[in-house]
Amino acid sequence: MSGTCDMRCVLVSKSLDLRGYLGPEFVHAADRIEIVSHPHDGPAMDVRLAVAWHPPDDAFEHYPNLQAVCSIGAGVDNILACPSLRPDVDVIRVVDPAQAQMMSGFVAWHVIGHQRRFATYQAQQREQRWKRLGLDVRRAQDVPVGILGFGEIGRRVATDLASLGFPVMAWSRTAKPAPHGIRAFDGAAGLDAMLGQTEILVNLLPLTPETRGILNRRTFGRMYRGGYLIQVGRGEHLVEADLLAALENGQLSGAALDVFSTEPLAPRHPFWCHPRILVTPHEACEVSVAAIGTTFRATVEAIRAGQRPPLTIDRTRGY
Ligand code: NDP
Ligand code: OXD
Repeated sequence: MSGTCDMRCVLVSKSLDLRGYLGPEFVHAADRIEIVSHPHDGPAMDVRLAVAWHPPDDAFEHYPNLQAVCSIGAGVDNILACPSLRPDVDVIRVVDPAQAQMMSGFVAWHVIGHQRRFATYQAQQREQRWKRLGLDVRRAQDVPVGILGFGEIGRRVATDLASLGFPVMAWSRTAKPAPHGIRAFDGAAGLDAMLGQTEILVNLLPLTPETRGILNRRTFGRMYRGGYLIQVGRGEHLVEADLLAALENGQLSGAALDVFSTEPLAPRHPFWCHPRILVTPHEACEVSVAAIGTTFRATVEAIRAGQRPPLTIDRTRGY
């Protein structure tokens, strides 16, 4: 390690060139930190910090003095799933209000698309057919939206949809006070109560053992018939066969899917060509490199001061 540096940070990803992604500004702005890429040939003892996204299974075995791993996104499931991550290592997420705003726009587009039946107009245009939908055009206030997850992003999505006039409900693990115009639900009974009043379901949960597979036949069956799914959490939340069945039997009228259990989505996957599924490539929103940098600097400062980094997630909860 060079004389002016007191810490080494390793960049670890099997899916992304993190050095290129974060850019020279991030690397050079790291005050008194040497940034190296995994696999790292030099002495591994000085590596106390990692920035990671989908790390290889054995990645963290190489760094016995690792104290903290920073995600480059809001979700940390890909880091927690790494078998070589020791239980005592802190995992740090990013909170980026601009990311939440971007997600909110993405969700609103799909919500309004379902409410205003944009798919019907697109089909009519292909046939050069001028047909007004008349009384079939519904007001926002008649289309209730249920949001799974009432955290940093879910709260922003809920508030913005409420301001557009939709009746908004949001579900969390622990009871939450809800801002004006939003109804809050929690726990298993709260989920059933919310689903029973939901036409559009937005998934904004973290992936944990409790939430894996939550978008399933039972969940869809409790929603209004002809409902719509906006899936922007993680692919493993969804039981794919149950979605296809719900679309087939009319329980759901459509779905917007941004995340998949295997990414990129496999060629010839039935979702690609399904007439009522809209696929986007995990791009509902992005954390900015500036926000990653802010979190990183706060993490370094905390480690230097012998404190817990501010955005450390709770490893027992999994988010
Ligand atoms: P937060 O951690 O801020 O919020 C998570 C919310 O989910 C909280 O309200 C939490 O409840 C709730 N929750 C967690 N577990 C349960 C459970 N078992 N039952 C009920 N509620 C539960 O996360 P963010 O809002 O920042 O992000 C949410 C997720 O969105 C990310 O983890 C990621 O999976 C996904 N995401 C997807 C992106 C994309 O591009 N598609 C981009 C960014 C994020 P409580 O409030 O009680 O803790
Ligand atoms: C995130 C994501 O977790 O982009 O931030 O999925």
